[in-house]
Amino acid sequence: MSTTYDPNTTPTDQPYDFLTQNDCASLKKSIESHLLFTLGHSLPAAQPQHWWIATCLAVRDRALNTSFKAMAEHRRLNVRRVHYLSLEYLMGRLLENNLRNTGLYDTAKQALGELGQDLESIVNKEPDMGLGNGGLGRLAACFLDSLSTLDLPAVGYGIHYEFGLFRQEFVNGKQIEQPDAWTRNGNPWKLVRPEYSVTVKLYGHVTQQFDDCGNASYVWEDTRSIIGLPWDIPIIGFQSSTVNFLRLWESRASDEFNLEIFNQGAYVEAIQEKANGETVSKVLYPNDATESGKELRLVQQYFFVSCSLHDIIRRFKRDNTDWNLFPDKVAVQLNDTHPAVAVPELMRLLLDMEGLTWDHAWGICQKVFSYTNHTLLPEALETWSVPLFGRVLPRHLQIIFEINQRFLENEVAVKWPGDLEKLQKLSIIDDRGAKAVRMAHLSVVGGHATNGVAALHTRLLKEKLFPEFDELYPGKFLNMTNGVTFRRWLMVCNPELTALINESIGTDWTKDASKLKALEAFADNPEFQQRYRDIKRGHKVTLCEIILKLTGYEVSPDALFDVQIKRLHEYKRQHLNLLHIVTLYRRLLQNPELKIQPRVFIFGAKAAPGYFLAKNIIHAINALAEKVNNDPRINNQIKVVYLPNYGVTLAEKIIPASDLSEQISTAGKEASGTGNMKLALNGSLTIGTLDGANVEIKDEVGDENIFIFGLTVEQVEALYAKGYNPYDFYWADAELRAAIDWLASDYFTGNADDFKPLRNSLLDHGDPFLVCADYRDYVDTQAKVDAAYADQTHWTKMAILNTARMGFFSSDRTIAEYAKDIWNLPSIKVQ
Ligand code: B1N
Repeated sequence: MSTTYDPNTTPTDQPYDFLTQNDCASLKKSIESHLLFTLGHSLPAAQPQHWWIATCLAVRDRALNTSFKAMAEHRRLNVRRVHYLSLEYLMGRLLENNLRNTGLYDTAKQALGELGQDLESIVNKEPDMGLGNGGLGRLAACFLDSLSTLDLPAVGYGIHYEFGLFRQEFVNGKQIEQPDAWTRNGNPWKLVRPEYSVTVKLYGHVTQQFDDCGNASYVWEDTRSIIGLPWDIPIIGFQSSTVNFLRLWESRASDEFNLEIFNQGAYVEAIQEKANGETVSKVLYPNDATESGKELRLVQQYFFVSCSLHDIIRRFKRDNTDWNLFPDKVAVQLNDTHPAVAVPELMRLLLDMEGLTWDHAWGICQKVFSYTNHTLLPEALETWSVPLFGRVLPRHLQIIFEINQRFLENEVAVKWPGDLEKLQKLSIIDDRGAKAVRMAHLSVVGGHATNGVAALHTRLLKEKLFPEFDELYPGKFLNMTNGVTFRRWLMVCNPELTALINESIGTDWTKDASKLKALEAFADNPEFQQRYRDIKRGHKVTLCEIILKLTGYEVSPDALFDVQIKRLHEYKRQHLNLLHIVTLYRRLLQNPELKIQPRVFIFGAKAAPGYFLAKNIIHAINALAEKVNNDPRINNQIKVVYLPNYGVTLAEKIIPASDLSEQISTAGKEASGTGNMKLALNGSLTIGTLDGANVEIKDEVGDENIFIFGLTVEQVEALYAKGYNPYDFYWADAELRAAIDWLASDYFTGNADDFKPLRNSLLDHGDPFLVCADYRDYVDTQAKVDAAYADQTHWTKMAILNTARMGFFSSDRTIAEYAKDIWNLPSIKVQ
């Protein structure tokens, strides 16, 4: 075909057909041409790695083509956009998801087949994009998927970490961490955009200046600069016309900054200095729900926030001139307090750069920002020491002090005149000891909405953490129960079940997850049950192969697969699970006649590198696995496996193969959980406490289709209040006593000291997460699980009802609620 180039048409009208068309021949040509002319490989010489890149690029071309149309339409309509600010995005692999979302999966399979390649093995070449710790980062990734799917104009902003979350290995059962250089061999999804680079200032000091009329202004000088270089990743929705972008900032040293040293002739030192600016985006902090107040972490937060706000303002100014319109065009969601420095940064930009008055700027800020709280754990609520903050961001500290002063004077003191306690309790600056900035207070005050992530969590947020704020700002606190994308967590990870569902109830549910309810009608259908079970078994067989490969342990797909996958933390109580296994092991040894449903206990969890007790628990589980799995006396009735390096891709293999989902946190501690939703969706029954979203899962699936145990939030509180002594439970329960003592003997590793730290935390250090208190109910409830699993017909019915009733937990529902109740964001369908 030959067409002359017409510069007046959009790129899509140009003769790039084979790059944009979705038929097999075009896709094939597109992949081939990338292999040849982008990567420079002849077909015979290309390795699977190269086929992966070429296939991704072919998909990316099509995504960009869609994005041109969407962007043009967004610009033409001067639309409102939401900007999601998150320090973490746990994206996992993108190729298969993008192929399924665009409907290109089968075509790509055929095209590659004709080229002598196998799509499945190519898909497996992709390294995980693991730029997050756990639930918070994965939630951000699910939200991006839903934003594009619902045709909502959105930009995700984050950091282009050179190293994502560490790779976990075990040496003698102990965790060691290895760097995760996810982008070392290039990454075909990301596009660099040097033309949108931003310069960010830090450190220095502030001076006051006066103009001829005596008006004061503040000048931030002697600063250091870092350049933010944006990388864009297209976010392809499911059967939608919108491709949004995730924009990740990489830090680069600015040349300007080095000029002085260069002028002194210190060329090599200047280049050395350059390296410092580039460490900012080097590595993701591997903490989940505990912070350590490190300067580099604050610099990371400010760096990406400042880059993002500059970018937002650049885009606004391109199409608007009136600052009053800013809140109509821009919504900014703060994913926890990690980006909360956005509040003083936007104030600074509006005051010092744009010349707005305080009241004008503050009014804008409060309309633009909203904040999601993800934790009630006091140790995880971010604060920054005032001296540190003032050194890194002196102008911002000034602004925070002024925000605080006005807030205390005009709002708190007006509402509660003369009440010093209220002033102290609500102040953004904690001045009871060493002064600290309370980032959560700043986020509540600086925005128009604060939300929790599950109904129970939001209630506790309002009643326990922020009761005065709730009184001061009625209606500001909202609940947005988390959700997960059913594309990745059902359609991609479980295509077999997806096909069965489609065949039974049609495909309407893929766009409206509540329609999954129609599956209820099949819960008792023997033929459907058999197929549902066969699909589960198929996934278990696959997981058995993975387990063998990763751990060397052989396990049976006919056993009950009991799964706990999440970050390792005391509040999540992997050690409660551990004590149950020790108890079962002991029962089997003491009573050789005992018959139980064979079980495989499967763990996946990374511990923060500096979290000693979490690492001790990992060691204990691995040591237990070694003993149990090699003990001929128990006749293979139980097996224990700890899969190393748990992450998104491993989750996609474990979740469809799971029978039982462990959601056993101490009530009141887990804000929501999202793994609980993914597992239940794939027909894994929950054993759980009334914590986080478990409460709502129970409401949806029904009491008879879930195993609830343990103390409630109120009972936990009452127990702490009356004075909790774990020894009361230890002495009262012979099995608990035996389990703890046996674990701390030399039986498991030959060294009786190995698990003393774990024993001490459970007893002498007071068992802060009430493991001993919940042990008996947990073990007894596990016995009910055992009995229930013996009746496979009934178990399958419960599993089907779980799948059928999980529609509420689609992130499409969550995002639709944010769009309606917080962002006031209409969806824009593009032709
Ligand atoms: O956020 C998830 C929830 O489902 C989980 O219950 C909650 O624990 C998790 C500091 C965090 N809360 N806080 C964090 C992550 C990284 C970090 O550096 C805190 N993660 C959660 C999604 O709502």
